[in-house]
Amino acid sequence: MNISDTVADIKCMKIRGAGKIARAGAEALSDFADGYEGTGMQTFLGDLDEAKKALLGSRPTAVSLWNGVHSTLRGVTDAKDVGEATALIKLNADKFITSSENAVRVIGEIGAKRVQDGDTILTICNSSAALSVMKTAHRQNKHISVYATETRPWRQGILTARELDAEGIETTLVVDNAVRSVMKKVNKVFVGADTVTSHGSLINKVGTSHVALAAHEARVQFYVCAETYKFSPMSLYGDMVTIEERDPSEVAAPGELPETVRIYNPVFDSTPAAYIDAIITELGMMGPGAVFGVMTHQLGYSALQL
Ligand code: RI2
Repeated sequence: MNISDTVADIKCMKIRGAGKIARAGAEALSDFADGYEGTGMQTFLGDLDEAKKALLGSRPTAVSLWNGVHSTLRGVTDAKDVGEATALIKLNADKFITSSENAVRVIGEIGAKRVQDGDTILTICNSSAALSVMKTAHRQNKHISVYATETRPWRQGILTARELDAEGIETTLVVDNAVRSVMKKVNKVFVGADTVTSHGSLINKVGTSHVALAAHEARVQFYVCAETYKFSPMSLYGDMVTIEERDPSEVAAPGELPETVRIYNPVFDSTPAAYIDAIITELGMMGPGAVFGVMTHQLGYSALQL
């Protein structure tokens, strides 16, 4: 798909989910490279920079998109000509897409080991990584039941309920405000991640911090399912994560409220490391306090790259 269509589909959430938008960004850059007809390297790099900026501006919170784009463009400025540059982009994109899909699978395998037969699980929104855990556990013949929260205003919980039901997993949809009420029936919580910061906090769908708070109070294990391309290099340098605010019409229909009533529609929130029992990644399961070490010693990030 071309850059502008990909940007439009991510912005309107036709393409959504932090992992999926990252893969869509990589694929769009690969298609851009595949279809590029110019031969001047400087013009190519200029056009590529425009494409990169458009993709990165489509959804500001999920660092997965930033990491996917930068992984796809790694080494391109050192290419000797446009041919070498476009070939490298396509290779990088394929590598990122394959490794990111594999990461979701591995997270499912690792996370399923934390699921016991008979567990009741709660999840929020529609996270492919969290769902991978539940689906894997189910395929291992562990009998589980899942509470999926509706996840207003976009109601991604409907997608989760459909997906789990299609797998034959016993699923109950609850409104977001029922989380604390049902938590006493829950054994474990598995959620996804848009961004994990170097100090171990989680940026995820708005309402995740309420789920974590209720789980903490009820002594229910709270697991984050996050591929390491959700880890934020910018947070290592102290940058704050931008919390996307979306159109008010997602909350109340136009005309439903007087013009004088404001609508605030932040679609992510931050969950402190203190409320996270473990982060399940494709590199293994870790405490939130280990994120800095993984970023600097295994992923090669450094604040010195300022
Ligand atoms: P996966 C989603 O955001 C949710 O916040 C979900 O937890 C997160 O992305 C990660 O999803 P949105 O795109 O990468 O629905 O695990 O706003 O699929």
